[in-house]
Amino acid sequence: MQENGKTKILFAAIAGHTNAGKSSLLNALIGEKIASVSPKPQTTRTRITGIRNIGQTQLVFTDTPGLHRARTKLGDQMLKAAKEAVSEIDCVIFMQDCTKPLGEQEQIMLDNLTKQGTPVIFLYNKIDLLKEKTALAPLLVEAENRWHPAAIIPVSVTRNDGVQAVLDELLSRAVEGPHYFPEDMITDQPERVLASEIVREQLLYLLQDEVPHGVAVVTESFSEREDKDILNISVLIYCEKESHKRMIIGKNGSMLKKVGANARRELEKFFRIQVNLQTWVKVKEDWRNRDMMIEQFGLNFNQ
Ligand SMILES: Nc1nc2c(ncn2[C@@H]2O[C@H](COP(=O)(O)OP(=O)(O)OP(=O)(O)O)[C@@H](O)[C@H]2O)c(=O)[nH]1
Ligand SMILES: [Mg+2]
Repeated sequence: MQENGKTKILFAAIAGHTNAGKSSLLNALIGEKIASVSPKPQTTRTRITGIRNIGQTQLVFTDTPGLHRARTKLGDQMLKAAKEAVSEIDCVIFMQDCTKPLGEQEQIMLDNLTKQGTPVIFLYNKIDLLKEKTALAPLLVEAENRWHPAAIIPVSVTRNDGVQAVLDELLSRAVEGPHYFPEDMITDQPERVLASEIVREQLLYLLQDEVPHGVAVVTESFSEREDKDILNISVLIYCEKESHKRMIIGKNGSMLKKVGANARRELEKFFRIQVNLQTWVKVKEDWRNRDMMIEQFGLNFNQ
């Protein structure tokens, strides 16, 4: 924080359909990978705060679980977290995959935000996938006419195209006020949670569709060895069926080995220290419909 002049702050929630690229955007805005990203829908399960300080301005972002049709209690919780996150902020970064039509839930959310007068920065993401850039024009007109967003910005987060324009727009909206977080803090996620999320992300990448949504990962122990610069991390992977457990472990343990090796590489990149990772797999049937279990896994957002 600079000493002369006044500090500024902005709280923004990132909302939109599942798989639109919200967590990818959060990571790009922060400049560090703090949120899990995967090609599978419903990757983000909790609200994640990311913080970026630029000059005298602190930008505080909340990544949310994507809007989707909830079929389990966990799904209900995820939707609740997404909806609550957009209720007490300065602006909403609404993200839409430009190759997909706007869903009903997203339209309702946009209608409500417009009614409340919440400024919306409307991002059309994944423009790299468009063969004809002219296909964007009618989308921009539709968004403009229906919701009059504060800004509409086409982006490709994976190509880092337009991300700076989003940052500039946010900086211009920051208001005078104290910084809420210490200058060196980039996320509210505890290290243990970051570690288990990195393992879950690899499971989402490597496993077949039916398994990932039934997987929860909990860090059992997280400690740095004093004699050497090594981080010891032990995680428990919970799944819903014996057959899923077999898939997670793989033939002769090959899948779990791969998950562990990839996750260890990511963990070392993030924590910038050598990591010794241990993984265990357990079955907890139907945990996604059991309140107690959801709470144990830290996935209850009611408190
Ligand atoms: N082609 C392309 N893919 C992208 C872009 N941005 C994100 N993706 C991909 O889209 C997928 C979903 O990205 P996420 O960031 O996990 O999406 P999300 O909106 O956070 O999804 P949930 O957490 O499930 O709601 C990943 O495979 C990303 O790599 C982009 O600009 N272009
Ligand atoms: Mg996400």
